[in-house]
Amino acid sequence: MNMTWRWYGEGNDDITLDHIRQIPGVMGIVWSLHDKVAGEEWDMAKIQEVADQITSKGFSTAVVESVNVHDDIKIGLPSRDKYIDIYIDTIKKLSKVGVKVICYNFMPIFDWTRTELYKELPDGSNALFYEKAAITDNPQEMVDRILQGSKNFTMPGWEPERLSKLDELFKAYENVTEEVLFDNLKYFLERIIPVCEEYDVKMAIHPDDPAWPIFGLPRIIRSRNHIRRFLDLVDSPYNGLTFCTGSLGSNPENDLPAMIREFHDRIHFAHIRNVKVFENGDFIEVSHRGQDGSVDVAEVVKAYHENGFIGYVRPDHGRHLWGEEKHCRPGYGLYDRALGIMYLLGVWDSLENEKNKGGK
Ligand SMILES: [Mn+2]
Repeated sequence: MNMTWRWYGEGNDDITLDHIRQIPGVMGIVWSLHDKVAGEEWDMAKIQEVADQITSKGFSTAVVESVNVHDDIKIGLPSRDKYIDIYIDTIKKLSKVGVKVICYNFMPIFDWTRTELYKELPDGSNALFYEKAAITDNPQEMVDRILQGSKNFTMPGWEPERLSKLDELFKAYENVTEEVLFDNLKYFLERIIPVCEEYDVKMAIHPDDPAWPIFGLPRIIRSRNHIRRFLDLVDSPYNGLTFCTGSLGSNPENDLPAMIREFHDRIHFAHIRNVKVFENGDFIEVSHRGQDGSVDVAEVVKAYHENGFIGYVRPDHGRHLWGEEKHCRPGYGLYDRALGIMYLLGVWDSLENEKNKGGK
C-alpha cells in the first residue's frame, strides 16, 4: 500500500506540502494541472515545475488525477481524434517526470454529483450529501447549487464555463446510450493503451459517482458487471481501475471487498472512503471508520492486503472538521483525510504484523 495525498497545487490549496509531510506514511502526491480544461495541451515546463515542487519535499509524483477526457471523445464526434492526439501527448510528457498512473473518468457532462456540500452530521462536522428527492428534472438547479457552494474553489469536472452551456451539452449527448458510451470508451482505449504500454503509464478509470445514471445520462463504471466489461474492452494491465469505495459504495448492491478480490490485479489506484447509505437511497460521506458508515473499510483494506496490493492509495473525501469548511475545498479538508490515513495504515500495519508473525 503506497499512501498518497491529493493536492491541488501551490496557490490553489490551503494545505501545503509542508503540512502533508507531517502526516505519517504519505509517500506521494496526487496532482494535476488544475487550470487545464479537458482537451487542452499540457506544457512541459509547467509539468516540470509542479513535479519539482513535489519531489523537492521528498514526495513521489507517480499519480496524476486527473487528465480529463474531452466531451467530443465521450460523444464520439469526428473531432475526437484531435483530442486523443493531445491526450497521448500528455501521457508521454507525464512519463518524463515519473508518472506511473493516470486517473480519469468517462462520466458524461457531470463529474461527481451531490445535492449538498456541507450537510451537518450529528457530531457537528459536515460533509457532502446526496439526497435523491432533491434531484429534479432540471440539472441546472444542481449545477447552480454546487457552484454556489464551491466558494470559488476550482473543482475538477465542475468548470463554470463548460457548464454554462448545459443545454448544448445535453443535446450533444442525446444519442449517447450506454452501448454508444462503451463503444466510444473502447475507441479511446484502443488508441491510448499501446502508448501507455510503451511509456509505462497505467490508466486507471474512476467509477461513476454516484453509481447510477443521472438526468438520463448513461454511466458505465458502476457495478461488478460494468467493470468486467470495461476491463475486457482492452485486455491489458495498462487498462485498469481507480477503485473508489466511496463512489461504488453509494450503491449497497456493490460488494466492495469481493470486487477488490476479483479485480485487484487491475486496480492501480485505490480511493478509500466510507459513505453512510440511508434506507431511501440518500447517502452522506462519513469518517473512514467502518462503524460510522455502510462501507466495511477494515475488510476493504484486508482484501487489498491478502492480495499483496502494492498500488497507490489515497483517503478519498473527508468530512470538514473544526470549522475548516470556511477555507477548504469541499471534501478536501486536512483533518479528516489525515485521520483516515491513520485508520487505513493502522489496519494495514496490524495485518502486516500478523503476517510477519507467521499467521496468514
Ligand atoms: Mn474517488
